[in-house]
Amino acid sequence: MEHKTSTLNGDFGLVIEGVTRTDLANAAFQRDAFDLWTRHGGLLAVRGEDLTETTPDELVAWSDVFGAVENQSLAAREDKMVTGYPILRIGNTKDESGNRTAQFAKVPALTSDEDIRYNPETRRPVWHTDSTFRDNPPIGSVFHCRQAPPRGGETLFADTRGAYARLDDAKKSELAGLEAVCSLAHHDKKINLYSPDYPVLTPEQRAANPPRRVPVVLKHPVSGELALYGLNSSTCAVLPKGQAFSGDDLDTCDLEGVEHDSVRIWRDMLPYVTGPEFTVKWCWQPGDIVVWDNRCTIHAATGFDSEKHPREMWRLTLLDNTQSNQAHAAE
Ligand SMILES: O=C(O)CCC(=O)C(=O)O
Ligand SMILES: [Fe+2]
Repeated sequence: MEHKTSTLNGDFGLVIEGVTRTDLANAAFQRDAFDLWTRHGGLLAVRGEDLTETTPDELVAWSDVFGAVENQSLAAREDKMVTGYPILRIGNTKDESGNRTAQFAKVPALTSDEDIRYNPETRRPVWHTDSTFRDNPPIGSVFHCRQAPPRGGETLFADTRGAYARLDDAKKSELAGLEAVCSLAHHDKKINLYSPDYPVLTPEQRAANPPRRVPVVLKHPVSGELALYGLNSSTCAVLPKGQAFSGDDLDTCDLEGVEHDSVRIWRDMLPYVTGPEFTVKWCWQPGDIVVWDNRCTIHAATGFDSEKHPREMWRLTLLDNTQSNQAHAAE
């Protein structure tokens, strides 16, 4: 079948339609897809009726085109993995005994497209880059839809490369000297504040997972383009490169889950970055496979009527395939 290709918002994001499982395994198709992914800001979707039958092996092979599939055993989440594969189920599905078979987080549904833009008062949607607190943060993810609700449950993407490019020179140079301090302890404490069952790190775990620093302006290793980077719930401070962040400041952030005032420089940009000029709302159909690049996009989940409808997504994590596929700290 002929493929139909359409961009999603300006040059950001691309969907290829009429894709089959045979295409996914075709070397020329894979090369083109990688190239299109890079040229369209790190957001590529493939869609096709045949893709509802995609097997775990086929999905892993397709994911390998874009990065090294993370193979770490996620022991704590084994009941939420596709058995024998590095594929995490995300959604609201349960087994016959009512146990969750997918990782579920309830978030508000969009009431209109106005809700896509980050609202500083509600701090929603929770726009983020995945896992920047890790040693070698994942470069991206592959997300495959198995079951979709009739409405809601869309995934939102924003083009942090396009947003950076349109900043004025003064802002660009101010940001170039900054790095984000990302802490797992801070991340977990923040969640614990509104969800008290969520465990916080023990002192030993905290020592084993020190904060990591990532640049606020990241140069993409393949495209060479610059993009805004490093904001998520683990971001506890944004500081001049190399400036220390420790002692009482770090303790307050980690133990009390309070963001340092300096994070505002990034958060204040979020309504701009997540405005209509730079965003895509991806409405899932079963079979869809989307690959996103954490180095030049941010994303956010949206809610749906989870009492009435199933949503089941399969998620793989991509590591830099120029580095070894080593074990990482827990997410
Ligand atoms: O469920 C979604 O739409 C997105 C979830 C997400 O943020 C992720 O898998 O990293
Ligand atoms: Fe995410």
